[in-house]
Amino acid sequence: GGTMEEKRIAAKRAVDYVHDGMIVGLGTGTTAYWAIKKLALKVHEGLNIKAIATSIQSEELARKLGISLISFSDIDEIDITIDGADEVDYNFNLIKGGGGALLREKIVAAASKQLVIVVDQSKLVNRLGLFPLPVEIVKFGHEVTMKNLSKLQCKAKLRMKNEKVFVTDNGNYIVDCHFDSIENPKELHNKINLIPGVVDNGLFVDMADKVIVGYQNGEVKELY
Ligand code: DER
Repeated sequence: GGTMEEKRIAAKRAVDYVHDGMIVGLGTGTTAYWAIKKLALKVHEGLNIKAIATSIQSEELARKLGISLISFSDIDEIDITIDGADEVDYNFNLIKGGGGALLREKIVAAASKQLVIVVDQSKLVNRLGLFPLPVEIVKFGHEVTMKNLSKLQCKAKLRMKNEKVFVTDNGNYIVDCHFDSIENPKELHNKINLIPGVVDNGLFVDMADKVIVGYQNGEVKELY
């Protein structure tokens, strides 16, 4: 992964797109962390926003920093979501889910008018799939679900954390699927989501509206 500085400058640039009165989706992960920190700073300088978080972790961080939170019962559309990614290809398709938050991230991203992805340069790839694709599955029958996932030519591994099976904010499991490479993200996304027991997967196809990259030399580029 990239340096903290690369993440921080990308996140800082993304926050420039947040304006007074907006509903903001808060991403999850170490790059999104810097965006939440920068947003909190602007809130303390008078920026008036309400936020929806993509994980309990980001919710707690936002609350601690004094960002006011709302839920989907209060609104039905988000103006802008700022989130990270594990991989970005040249069609701006993403692999997300490294932090295990892909389900809420995809729900929030899909409800957002604008999805701004912030990454350090190490996330840019020619083709998706070097990073194992996270898939959220339900616990019941997970052994069969994993067998069906591996039939898609991947090595399916149940994600562990502290020697226990990792459980998401939604009470589900994550399977990390190691593909050789992903030729057609859209096709694979649809195939995976048809498997009984699969909740969603970390392929975000045709969802990013902007990709902001932080580079070692302090440069920030908006690829899109
Ligand atoms: O889990 C996620 O989807 C995160 O956004 C991840 O993709 C990026 O995390 P990072 O910013 O800590 O690398």
